[in-house]
Amino acid sequence: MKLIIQIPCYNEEETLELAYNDLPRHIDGIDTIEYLIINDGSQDNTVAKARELGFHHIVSFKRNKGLARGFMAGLDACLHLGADIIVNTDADNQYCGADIEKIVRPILDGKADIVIGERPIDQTEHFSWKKKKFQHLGSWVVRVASNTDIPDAPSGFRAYSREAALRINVVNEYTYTLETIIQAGHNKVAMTSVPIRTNEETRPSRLFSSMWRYMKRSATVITRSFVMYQPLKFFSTLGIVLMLVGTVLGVRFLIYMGMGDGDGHIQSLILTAILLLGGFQTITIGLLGDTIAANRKIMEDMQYRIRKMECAQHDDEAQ
Ligand SMILES: Nc1nc2c(ncn2[C@@H]2O[C@H](COP(=O)(O)OP(=O)(O)O)[C@@H](O)[C@H]2O)c(=O)[nH]1
Ligand SMILES: [Mg+2]
Repeated sequence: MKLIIQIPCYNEEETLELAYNDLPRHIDGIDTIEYLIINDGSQDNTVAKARELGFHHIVSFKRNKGLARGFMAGLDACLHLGADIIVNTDADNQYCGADIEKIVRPILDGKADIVIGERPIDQTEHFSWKKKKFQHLGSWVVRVASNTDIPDAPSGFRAYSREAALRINVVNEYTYTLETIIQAGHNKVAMTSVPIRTNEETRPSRLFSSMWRYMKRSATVITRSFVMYQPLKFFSTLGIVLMLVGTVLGVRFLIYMGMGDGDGHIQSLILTAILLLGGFQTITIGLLGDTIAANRKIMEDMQYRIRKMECAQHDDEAQ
C-alpha cells in the first residue's frame, strides 16, 4: 500500500519546512509514504527548498496556473507513480500532519473513497466572524448542490483512493474543493468526513484575500458545477416556474376578457406570451443540457479507462 502526500505550492519557501516536518513518516497499514510538491510557477526558492528537505517528487509549472490545475497535475503524477492513496495538504502548515492518519483510515478500512478533513472552523481564532459564516454558508450550498452531508466543503485536507482519483475531473480554474464534492456526490462516490485539527496561522490565506471575490468565485464554481451535472433539474425548475406564472397571468386575462374587459389588459397578455415562450425555451435548454451531460458521462468513463490503462502501463514498466 503506497501513500503519496501532495502539497500544492505557490511561493512557499518559508513555510514548507514547517509543513514537511509535520508530515507523518509512518502509518499503520501503509508500506510506503512518499511526498510530492506541485510547484505552480513559484518565483522564490520553493523547488530548491523541497529538494533540500527530501521531497521525493516535484511537479513543476513554468508559470502560475492556479490551484485547480495544480491539484489535477498532482493527482495525475501520483497515479502514474503508483499511489494507492493520495492525500492533499497545504504548504502553510494549516492542517495537522498527524491527522493524515485519521483521513486515510476510512480508505484503508474499505469504507470510503474520498475522505474530507473537517476543520474546527468556529474554534479557529484567526478566522474572522465573517469568514466563519461564509465557510459555513458555502458548505451548506455545496451540501444542497451535491446532495451530500459534507460539513466542511472548502477544506483542502483530503484523502482519495486510487479509484476516486482516477475518476476526478476539475473544469474550473479557481478551486478544486467544491467541484470535486459536487461531482463525487453526483457520481455516488463513497465520501465521508472526519474531524481534524489545525495549526496556528503561519501567514494570511492567499485564496481568501477578499470576501467579495471569494464569494463571487465560489458561487460561480458551485452554480457551474451544479448546472453541468444536473442541467435538466436546474433548467426545468426555472422553466416550470416561468410557465406557471405565465399561465396564471393568462388565466387572469381570459377571465377579464370573458367579462368584456380584455382591452385594458393587453400588457399582461404580452407578459403571458413572454413567460410561456421563455419558460418553454428554458426547458428545451435543460433537455439539450441533459443530452450533453449524457455524453459527458460516456467521455468520463472513457477518460477513466484510459487513465487506468496508462497507470497499468506505468506499473508494468516499473516492475
Ligand atoms: N498550485 C497553486 N497552489 C496555490 C496557489 N495559491 C495558493 N496555493 C496553495 O494552496 C494552498 C492553500 O493556500 P492558502 O493561501 O493557505 O489558502 P487557504 O486554504 O485559504 O488557507 C497552499 O498550499 C498554497 O501554496 C496557486 O496559485 N497555485
Ligand atoms: Mg492556509
